[in-house]
Amino acid sequence: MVGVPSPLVFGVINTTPDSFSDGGRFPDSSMAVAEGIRLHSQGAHLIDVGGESTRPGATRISGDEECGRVIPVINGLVAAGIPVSIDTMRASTACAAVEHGACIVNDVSGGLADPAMLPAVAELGVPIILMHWRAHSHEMQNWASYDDVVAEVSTELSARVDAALAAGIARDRIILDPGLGFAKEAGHNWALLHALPRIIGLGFPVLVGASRKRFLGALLADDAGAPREALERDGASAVISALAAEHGAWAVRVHDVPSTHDALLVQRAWAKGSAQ
Ligand code: PMM
Repeated sequence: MVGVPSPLVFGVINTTPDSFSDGGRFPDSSMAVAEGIRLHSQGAHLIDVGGESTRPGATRISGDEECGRVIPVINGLVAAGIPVSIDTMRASTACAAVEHGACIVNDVSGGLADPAMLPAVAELGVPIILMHWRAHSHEMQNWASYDDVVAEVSTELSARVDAALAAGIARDRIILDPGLGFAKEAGHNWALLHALPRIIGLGFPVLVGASRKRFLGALLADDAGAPREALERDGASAVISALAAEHGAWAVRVHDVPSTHDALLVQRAWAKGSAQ
């Protein structure tokens, strides 16, 4: 993955009725396609399309329902010439999405939820994002217990790398993600962000997905302790994107592209000592 802009910006399109910050926004696929085209025009390099909510407590849907949600959106975006990643834990959905033009598989379970996923991706020959994950959403917060979160996430990600390689996925098609908010309390997320260079030190490109997550709502809570609303976390999300870029992230996954774009321009100009 040489020669790509750094970091890449993945714009999020959730075609779900219940995702935490943008669920239910797109009652039909043409609206989701229009939003993806808008995010791309604002500077997103890829659009990450998901059809199954992973918010804490979410229950699962069927593969058919997931495909019914994402495939029309992927078709519309691919027809518009926009690169798409498919956010799924199911091999069948990943295969259908790639058949319809998706170019990256984003598996928040790192291949753990569906034993068919890693062999399928090896066969498809596309890159895969392996996120750190411990359990499905309805129970993941029961697993948010660590002695040393950075060491344990690193070890568990390395195990997913080994599984991906053993399944036949090429080393240069593996991307890692610390999985902020997935079986993590706020303190775990901050420890992982602080240690981003150690995660990058595992030797793979790293995607950071912090956008609008609950730990930002908690950080930005008002004086009475009420968390900041999800839609009002974009300033903090943009700062995370800039800091992630500064520390070597390969990509950021965000809901609000304009604020991310501006933050990354500032970071680049600062890093170079020049706006050119
Ligand atoms: N977070 C969500 C969904 N998919 N994929 C990756 N690779 N990394 C993430 O952190 C991630 C993800 C949940 O957030 P959303 O509901 O806003 O999509």
